[in-house]
Amino acid sequence: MTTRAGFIALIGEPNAGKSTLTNRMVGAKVSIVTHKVQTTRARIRGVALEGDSQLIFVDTPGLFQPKRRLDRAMVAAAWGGAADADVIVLLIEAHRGVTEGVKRILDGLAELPQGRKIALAINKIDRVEVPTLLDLTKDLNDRFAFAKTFMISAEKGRGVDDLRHWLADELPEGPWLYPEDQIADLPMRMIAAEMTREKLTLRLHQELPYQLTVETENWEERPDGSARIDQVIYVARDGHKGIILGRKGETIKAISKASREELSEFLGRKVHLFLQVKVRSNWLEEAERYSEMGLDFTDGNA
Ligand SMILES: Nc1nc2c(ncn2[C@@H]2O[C@H](COP(=O)(O)OP(=O)(O)OP(=O)(O)O)[C@@H](O)[C@H]2O)c(=O)[nH]1
Ligand SMILES: [Mg+2]
Repeated sequence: MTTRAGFIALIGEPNAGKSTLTNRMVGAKVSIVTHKVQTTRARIRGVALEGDSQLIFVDTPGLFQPKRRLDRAMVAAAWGGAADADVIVLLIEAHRGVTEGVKRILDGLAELPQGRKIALAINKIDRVEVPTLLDLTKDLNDRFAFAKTFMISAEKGRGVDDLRHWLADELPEGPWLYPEDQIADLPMRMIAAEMTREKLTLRLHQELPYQLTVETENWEERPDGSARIDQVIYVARDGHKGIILGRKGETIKAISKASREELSEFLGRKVHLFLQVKVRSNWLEEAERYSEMGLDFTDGNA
């Protein structure tokens, strides 16, 4: 039996649906998803099997024009994921088409060393009519020599089987890189922190989700089979702490409940989750916060 294994980087503008597609391919939620841009901050690896191939999807932060240190570190992580991959899939939002951001990504792809295949996946096809899709396919293929074009809906699951089959055949021959039953390559404490960050992002408005980070500080296995998880939410301003706590602590209570329930389902056992909000005005400039997020601090140097 000839096995295949390799890395598939999913890249695209913020909100393109990269994490949704990663989860769809893996068949479990390994990467958090929200309706807000810049949800994913670091590379998240999710593993899927297709026939004799092991597909390692590398979900990446969205590509945009970075302004701040965190932006720069995120964008560098995304391009790094693309450069290291065996195959790259560029996700484009069908209803937004060829934006300025997409044009910049195409320029970036043209600068990568030749040799790896780059496919186009037009996502969110559930939001447009067929003629729009055909025009967009032509336009994008005129701009860049994609190895193949797929039309998908990561959310509804349309077209993703075709994409997975094609990817399985494109990967290099070789032994599988992860045990057969492994679905993610991310420490549990980080998955847990991401889940809480997702709930915060869903609940809080505007810039606030961007201005916070979540870290799992302690994880204790209890004799009764449950887990006690302590997490810290770092915010940059006093005012933000108040917003996260909410009136009589209602907001943080709701966030904690939502995160605890999802964690408990993911782990298949009871979870006791304790959240603490800490004001740390300079956290966006602290190297340790970046390594906890899975980012390279020096990538953020201007
Ligand atoms: N209608 C529709 N919505 C989708 C589809 N795929 C993803 N979405 C939605 O698009 C939003 C963004 O999805 P994500 O998977 O978080 O996007 P992302 O590319 O990972 O975003 P960043 O991590 O911020 O770069 C979410 O609200 C998804 O539910 C799709 O096929 N159709
Ligand atoms: Mg994402």
